[in-house]
Amino acid sequence: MNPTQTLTDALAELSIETPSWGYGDSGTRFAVFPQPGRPRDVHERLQDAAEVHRLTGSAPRVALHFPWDATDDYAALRAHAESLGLGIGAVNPNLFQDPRYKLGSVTHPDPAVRRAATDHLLECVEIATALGSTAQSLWLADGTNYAGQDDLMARRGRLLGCLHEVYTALPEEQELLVEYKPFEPAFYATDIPDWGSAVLICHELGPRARVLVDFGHHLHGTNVEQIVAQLAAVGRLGGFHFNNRKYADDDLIVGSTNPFELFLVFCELIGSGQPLPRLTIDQSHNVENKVEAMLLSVVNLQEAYAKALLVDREVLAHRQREGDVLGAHEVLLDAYASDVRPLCAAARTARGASANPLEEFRASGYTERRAAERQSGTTTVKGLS
Ligand code: PSV
Ligand code: MN
Repeated sequence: MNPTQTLTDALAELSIETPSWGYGDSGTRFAVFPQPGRPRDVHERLQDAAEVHRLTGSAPRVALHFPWDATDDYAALRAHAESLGLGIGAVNPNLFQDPRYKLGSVTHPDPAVRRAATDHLLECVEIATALGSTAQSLWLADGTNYAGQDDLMARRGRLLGCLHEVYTALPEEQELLVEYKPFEPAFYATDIPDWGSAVLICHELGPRARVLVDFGHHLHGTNVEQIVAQLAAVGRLGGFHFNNRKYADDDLIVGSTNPFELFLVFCELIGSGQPLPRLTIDQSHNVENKVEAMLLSVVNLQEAYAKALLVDREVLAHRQREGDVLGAHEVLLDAYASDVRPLCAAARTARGASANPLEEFRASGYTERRAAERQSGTTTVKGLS
């Protein structure tokens, strides 16, 4: 934060995308627990997202997932989002649920399957254009379970062939975000396993291809904030998927397990001197109220960002130059230990949002009202295999 900026101004720069798939029913490999009032289609998912933005003031865009959010009138969908004060965030193609993708999508040995996958990606480019979205966010479930199952180098070549076609079709205002993940659902070799592989792919595609970092997509012990620093330094940090985990890709509420790591990521984002990249929540709430979970996530992000803004960068730089190891560390600890809750509450109120989003949401009876309205129909189910 520069000296003339107030926390309210600084928080205005924090713009979070919430995921449409985080509002619908989701579950584990074992069960889905449908929630009363859960949205049944993309329009209702937008309603819930608008409530999160209204109460927090920091969630003005919604990332969509296709075909889960498919509709036959994208102009109407865009108009509905705008009428709710929302914009459409990144478009996420789905290359993992069609039975044809059992052995891969853009890496599949059969050219017909690769064609279908590429056509879906191209369709998503058109959808994004119609919705005014500026990014395709690509996560592949592609990989192999056994050594020798397929040729790893050939798979990389096929992947690049398909992505070149998609990259060429991207209108100027759209970028391609490439997400990596070391394992799951594949358990021997994932086709984009880490940030190095992702950045190499981006280099081959062009400057509008950048890497997307997801908290849950690392092996234990990985220094995620350092990856953020490396990618930001070379201009290839496309964005962040926020969630938290204890074991694998748990998709829990951001800041719930490791809030210090979240703070350190914001320290690197601010320290890069660049505008904040695209920041998206990528979570799946199975047992908790979904809108409440999203509200708490946004509040946790605001507080982590506010704490990172409080880091005294001049003193930090001085202590680093002096080789004052623990003195420098303490600068971070001081900022992290600050209670920013009153500041964030005041900043939200100043922006017309709520001092206490969760409390206000619970008292509003929103869930009960929606439960009465949304009684029948199907909904997206993520995570049940
Ligand atoms: C699956 O691991 C995942 O969580 C990826 O992180 C994607 O970004 C997201 O789902 C939406 O497909
Ligand atoms: Mn993700």
